[in-house]
Amino acid sequence: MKKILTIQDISCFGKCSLTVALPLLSSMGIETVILPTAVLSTHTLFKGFTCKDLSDQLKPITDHWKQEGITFDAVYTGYLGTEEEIDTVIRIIESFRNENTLVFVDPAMGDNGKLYPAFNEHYAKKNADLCAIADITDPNITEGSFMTGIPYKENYSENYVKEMLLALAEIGTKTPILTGVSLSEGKTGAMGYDTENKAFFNYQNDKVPAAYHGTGDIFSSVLAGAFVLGIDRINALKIAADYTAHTIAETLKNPKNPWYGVDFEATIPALVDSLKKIRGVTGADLLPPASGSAYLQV
Ligand code: PXL
Repeated sequence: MKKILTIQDISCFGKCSLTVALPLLSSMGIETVILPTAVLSTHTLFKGFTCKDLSDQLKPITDHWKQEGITFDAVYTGYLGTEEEIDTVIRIIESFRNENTLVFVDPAMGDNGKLYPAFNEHYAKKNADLCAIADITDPNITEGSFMTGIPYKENYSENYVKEMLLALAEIGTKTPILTGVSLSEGKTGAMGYDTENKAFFNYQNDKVPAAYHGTGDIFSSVLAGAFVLGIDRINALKIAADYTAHTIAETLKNPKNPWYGVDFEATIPALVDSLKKIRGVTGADLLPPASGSAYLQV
């Protein structure tokens, strides 16, 4: 079974960061080790949230793992707290990394042209240092704009997206992927750039007309999981984008329509099904032997 370490906060209520990454990655058949950077009562879009910073725990926890000889196939980082914490996370990645470790960075810090309440422009630039050591990063256009200095645009051309991807590659990421990219009316998806082959790649699906908090974390968790499982980049984008769109559509059917997050729990069986189909088609890695068992072996 593949083993991933994910480093982000726990927002106890609110369906984001670790409370979505852990169940999604586990359901994809990946052993998921968590390193919580802070415990918040809710995510930061609620008023009056509490926050207990756990930065001073990161080194003792990871030192213990080192003593135990624990290793990871991948490290996936999400929402972090401070510039110092980013430095600590960079050191942790460097100490656990070998030539086969996949480093996936979601520089979660903003949306719709603005940074989240806890962050400023210095923090955004610091996140670029973390992206510099990543194999894959998946900022949205807001985050890409804050890291590259390219002004944020709501309406843009394909060339604008390509220019931002090249600027992100310049920062150092091997494969930057911009999320929430709409290349035509009624469509949305993601576009990436593979620096090794100097090739752009892109996946678009139908836009579901609603925006929910935490969907970026859902997309990133599934995308990171798909890459860890060895699924090729187009199918990895497809599985993450389709699952996110399907989950938003299902949430819209909920008469209580929770504003603070999506009903991803209801769509996990669909994720597991699409994963089985894609792995069947691509032959990606490790399908279980045809023993008649329903166990998903990784
Ligand atoms: O979904 C990103 C996220 C994660 N964690 C916390 C947040 C947010 C977005 O606002 O506040 C604490």
